[in-house]
Amino acid sequence: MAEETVLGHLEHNQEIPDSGVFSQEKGINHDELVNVIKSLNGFGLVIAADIKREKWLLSDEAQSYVKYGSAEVLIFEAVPAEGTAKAKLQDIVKSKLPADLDDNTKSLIYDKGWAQAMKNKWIGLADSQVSQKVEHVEDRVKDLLIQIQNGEAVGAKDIDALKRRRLISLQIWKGYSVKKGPNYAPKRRKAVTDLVRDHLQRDEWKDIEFKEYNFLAKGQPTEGGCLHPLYKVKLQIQMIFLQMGFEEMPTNNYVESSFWNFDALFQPQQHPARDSHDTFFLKVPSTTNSLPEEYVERVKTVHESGGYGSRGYGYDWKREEANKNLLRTHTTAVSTRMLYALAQGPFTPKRYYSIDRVFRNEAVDRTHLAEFHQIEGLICDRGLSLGHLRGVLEDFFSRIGMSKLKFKPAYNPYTEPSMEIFSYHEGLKKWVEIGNSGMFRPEMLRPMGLPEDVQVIAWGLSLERPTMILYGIDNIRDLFGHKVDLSLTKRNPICRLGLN
Ligand code: FB9
Repeated sequence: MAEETVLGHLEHNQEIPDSGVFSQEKGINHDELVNVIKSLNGFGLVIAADIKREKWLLSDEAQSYVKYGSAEVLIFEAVPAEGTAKAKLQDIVKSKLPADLDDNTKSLIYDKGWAQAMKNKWIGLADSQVSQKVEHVEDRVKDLLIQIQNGEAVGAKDIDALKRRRLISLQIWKGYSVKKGPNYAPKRRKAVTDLVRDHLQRDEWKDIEFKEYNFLAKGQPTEGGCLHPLYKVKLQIQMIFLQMGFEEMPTNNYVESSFWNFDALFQPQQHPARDSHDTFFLKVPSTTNSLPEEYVERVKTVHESGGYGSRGYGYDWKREEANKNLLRTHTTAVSTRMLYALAQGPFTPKRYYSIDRVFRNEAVDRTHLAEFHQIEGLICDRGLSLGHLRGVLEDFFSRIGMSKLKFKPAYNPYTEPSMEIFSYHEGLKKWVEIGNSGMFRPEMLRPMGLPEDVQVIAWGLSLERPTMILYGIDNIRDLFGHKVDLSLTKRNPICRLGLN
């Protein structure tokens, strides 16, 4: 209906100067008219130009001021010439306000009026007596609000004061002026998208109008699954390990016993990492129910009195401590199980890797959450040395695009010697700590039953750090966890490890 009205009006008139006035004249809802104008403009039947109008809207409170006078004047006038007790004033004012006003609004008007009248020094309060301080007052606020209501101009200073009292707010009105367009027609001929049998049968194909094909139209966005950046980097790292002849360790058990996570790694029971400040211990089931007893005895011995060239820690090793269940603090716990399993059969050299979640009761900050993904690689073979470790690290990290490495002596309870690994990152123009490594101690390997001439070189790093650097993510909470903006996950680019 609105479309015919617009096109019909333009048949006999140059333009529609103001869609707002036109909607009132024609009794058409302005929003509906605007949609029609936009569509006709889209098809070139008309040319529409924006027109904007600003007007001040009065708040409900302001409208009551126009009706009953401003609150401060109400208060002033409620104070009898001889003054009155403050306690009584509110009831006086409320009694002056129309009965249909609800009590809350009345209280609100009283509070606002009291504050403003005091501020205007129209009234005074002395030992709970209220008195008028001036003879007469003008209800300037009411007058100003009426002026504004009538669309009359009001001084900027007054406007600001009324805005600050939230009595008025600016309303932007948007409309259009409309002229005939290049494809103007008194009646829009329905453009068809496709030629169909009916057109042919009704022989109307000759003069029907076909809708332009919009070859730039975006197709229906396909909602599909998407790979999280962490998973993309994990896949790349997995490829590298497989290409280097490593096989994956089964890491599908977040819950581990203290025995495999700590004791088997020759980590002493009083080591700080073993208390609940660093480790999540389980309430239920709080203890493990199965450990290889003979092996446990050998671990107990090596902790208490050493062996295999070690003098051990010389403390009283407690089985109940080893039985405690926890959320694994490193995937090295899985390496322990795999190396023990390897020692139960005839020895064969092995290359193992793991990439999975580990949990540490650490303070959360820009780069640390209570859980992260650990990447670990190990080679178990005869006659391995630190040189082999450096070699495999050079090889591994070069495939991740980090060639210039530096090694710094470090300490881990389960490796000796141990080295922190650093790489010079061209993009960040600085040396970055990219991991930790070492040779597993005989106190760990020998009780398992591995032959004396077998060594195990191993290293570890996180998955989050490389992913944050590769994807330019500054805060780990933007990468992983409930605060992640899913659209970012949807839009992340492919992972180009090593291909800067
Ligand atoms: O990942 C780490 N850094 C890193 C790795 C790659 C990288 O790639 C960029 C594209 C260029 C950038 C940075 N780190 C290890 C070093 C630091 O971030 C460190 O502050 C934090 N570490 C974690 C532990 O935090 C408590 C990273 C995590 C880590 C540390 C050590 C191991 C595993 C993960 C280990 C081990 C290990 C040692 C010996 C034998 C077996 C396993």
